[in-house]
Amino acid sequence: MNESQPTSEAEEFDVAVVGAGFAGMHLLHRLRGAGFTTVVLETADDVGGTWYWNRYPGARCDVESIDYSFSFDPELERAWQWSEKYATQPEILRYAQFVADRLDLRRDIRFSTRVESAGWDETSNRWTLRTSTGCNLSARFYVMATGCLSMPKDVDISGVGSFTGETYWTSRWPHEGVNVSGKRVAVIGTGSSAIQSIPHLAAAASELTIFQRTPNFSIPAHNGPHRPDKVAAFAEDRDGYRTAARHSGAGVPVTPADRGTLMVTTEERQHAYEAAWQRGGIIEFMGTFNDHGANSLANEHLAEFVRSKIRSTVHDPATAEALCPRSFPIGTKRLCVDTGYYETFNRPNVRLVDLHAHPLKQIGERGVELVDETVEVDVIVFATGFDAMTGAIVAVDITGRGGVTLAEGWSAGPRTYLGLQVEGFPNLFLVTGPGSPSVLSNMIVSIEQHVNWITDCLIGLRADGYETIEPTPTAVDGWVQHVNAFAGITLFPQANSWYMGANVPGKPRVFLPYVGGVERYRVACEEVVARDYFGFVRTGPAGAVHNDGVLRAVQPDVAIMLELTAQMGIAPLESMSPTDVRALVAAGNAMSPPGPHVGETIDLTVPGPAGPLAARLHRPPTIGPHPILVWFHGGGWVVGSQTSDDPFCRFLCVQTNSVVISVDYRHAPEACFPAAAQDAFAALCWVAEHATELGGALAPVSVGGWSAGGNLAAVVAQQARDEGGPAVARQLLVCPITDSDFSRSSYVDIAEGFGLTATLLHWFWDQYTDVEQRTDPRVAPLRAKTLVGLPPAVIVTCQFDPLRDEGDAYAAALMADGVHVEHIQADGHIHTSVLAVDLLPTGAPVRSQLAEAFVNLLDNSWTKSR
Ligand code: NA7
Repeated sequence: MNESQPTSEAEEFDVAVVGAGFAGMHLLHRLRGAGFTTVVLETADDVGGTWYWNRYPGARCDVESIDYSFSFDPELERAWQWSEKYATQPEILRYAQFVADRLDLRRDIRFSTRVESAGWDETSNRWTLRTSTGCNLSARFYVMATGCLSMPKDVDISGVGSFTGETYWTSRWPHEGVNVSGKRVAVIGTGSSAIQSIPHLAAAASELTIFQRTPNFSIPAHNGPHRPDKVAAFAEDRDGYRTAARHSGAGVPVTPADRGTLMVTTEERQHAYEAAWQRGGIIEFMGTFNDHGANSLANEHLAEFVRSKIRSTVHDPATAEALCPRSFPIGTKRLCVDTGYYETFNRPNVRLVDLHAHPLKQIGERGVELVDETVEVDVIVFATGFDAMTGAIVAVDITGRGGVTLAEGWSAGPRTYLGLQVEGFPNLFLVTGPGSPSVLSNMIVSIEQHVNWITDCLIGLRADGYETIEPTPTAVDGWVQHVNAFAGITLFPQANSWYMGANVPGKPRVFLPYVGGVERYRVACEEVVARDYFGFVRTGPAGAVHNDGVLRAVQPDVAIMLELTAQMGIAPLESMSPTDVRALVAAGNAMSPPGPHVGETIDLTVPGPAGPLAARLHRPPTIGPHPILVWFHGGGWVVGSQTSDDPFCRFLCVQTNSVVISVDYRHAPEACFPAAAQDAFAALCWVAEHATELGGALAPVSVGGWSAGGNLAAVVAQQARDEGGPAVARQLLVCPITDSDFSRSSYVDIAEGFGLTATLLHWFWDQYTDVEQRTDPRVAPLRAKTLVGLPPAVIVTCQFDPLRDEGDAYAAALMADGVHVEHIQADGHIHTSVLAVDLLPTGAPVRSQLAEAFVNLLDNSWTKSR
């Protein structure tokens, strides 16, 4: 390190980049090409980043070399040949050096230079950097290209300093290598670094003791020559291959599985797992079926397959059992890729110490002290991991607007927009920052995407005369929420992983990368640009442009469902005949999960004005009598039946401990207004009259329904009030149709793209009513003269439902007329979300909330009034 004193004159650059790993190198190349004066600052004395530091024996990338290569320059690609499928660290480092030489990068990289602080100067709109060499630098833009796994985790084991032998960290392995031959060696940790180095250390050491806190899942690398099919695909169409990688889920071109684990027989499953095990590759192995990441049962099948492999490889059954991971779903901690790891435990000089059975007390003078034993060793290797994704960023003292440091801003977890920028830190960019796919993808693909986005952004700012760019708090909040919501529909949060920040004591437990995938993320980044830097504020001499908003407000599982539905290419329902629409909807319903078990289900008929109405009764498993809910299904008065909302009715039955009777009604266009309302009222009257025989006696019956069924429930509640009976205890209106005013903003803004369209709603109205009938409160209950005296209601409206505003309006009108209303506004949801039981995990909290609110209505109003 250069100890020279700081100079007062700051050197000026357009861009200062921290880190000369693959991200910093590519960025330098592109920024230079775009004419920006750029300096790269790097602690090490050469390029390579992660691959400069992680030199432990056996270190390799767990992504195949063909994929883990730059794609931005075909000439560069042709000039380099990887020697094997998974390149070793020395070969990857040579590749980084080759790229640096070929692109003449070193002349703009200051090696052996650590950035100690960086501060935003609000007067000059520039960043001021101070380095370990005493330099002051000034740059308009400041980029942290510091890598995701570059800051070793602090040792959280006491007594390390007292050990008299040698200590090494896999993440900071000496350049000259370490000779362990004939020595007694301890390895602490069993993550990827340990799993790669252990076979090498075992071959050289006289004794090797592995201290394992949590066993990991590992699959064989089957390293060797490249896979011929990969080589052929790449050679045949390089551009196509790279394009497919960019538009894939994880940055490697693989065909996603189209089957769920539980859709096949046990034999087929075993066969598929075995084939994937023999083929290798993390992404392909985890993707043998399409649900390992989200379905616990499916995940457990895969986990058990790997455990069976461990048991059949490791001779000592107790050791094998100790090596079997059980405390987290497979894949929720980074799956390891090894060469001979499990086999190493069959060597006579290797011992596994399970730290759960024999807790580690401290490191002592002579070795590792457990509560019941001291294991004497000559060498201790710490393979204890990294302060991942945020550690290297907050290690630099970065101060943004108003003197706030990044460490303070991120004290409850990182807050970024797209993992690229941070509110309050103008002109600061992160490459593969938290909130981007980063470590859940092939890093090179994600690095290239970020480098291109950042460079293009700077070019755009320059062209348009802006000096600064930063995300708005709303955009950041929205993205953080989206990242968390996406993680929440996967199994990832169940593990104490470095993805969750859970490996570092005191670090907030927040899922750090973006799990939505490379392609979905790329689309989001491109959309931001296409919408004129949506979610950003840009400023320049001509003023500021605020383009505020939330980029991804739709719940992630809802978004996936909409994507899948769009891919099916179904013609608009309104272009079909009612008969065809009914058949299509019935076929879709038949494929839905059935909903929870109930105590009893009975099909019956209820007398209606024009003939019997089919009905289905669900009784809870508890001892009755129970409150009764009469349910009317959705389907625009045209489609559906007493069974079409079955999963939701079962849910209501169990969760509200009610007898739920779903009654069918006549449909349009065969039976138009007011047929459905008449049938619904007749059904209510009959159920009320027969409540005791039906097993309900606790309260007057309640009414409920979804969509057009919600409309009918509201209508019959009014009719019962007006005609003096029957008494109605409560209303449960889920996304109800309440009015025929099509000018409300949800009808316009959410007209299409979210499942139920405004056009389809018009078609439903046309089937059921003539235009002049539409102001009748028996189809537009919001138009009733008064809502005074109606039963208390739970009303659910969804943010992305064209019917949202009229549902909101009905809730407001009821409240204005003194009716007790629990109004649940489901953010990020669409018209069908709430009914999608066991299909949309993010709908579950909404369902729980509505069930609880519905039960409480009875407790609060009816029971009290008795
Ligand atoms: P990892 O995967 O974080 O592994 C670190 C290992 O060290 C893991 O087994 C930890 O157990 C263990 N560890 C950490 N602290 C302790 C203490 N105090 N006592 C005992 N054991 C401890 O880091 P790697 O370097 O192996 O791999 C990082 C990534 O690099 C990897 O995922 C690939 O993407 C490449 P724990 O699981 O916390 O119980």
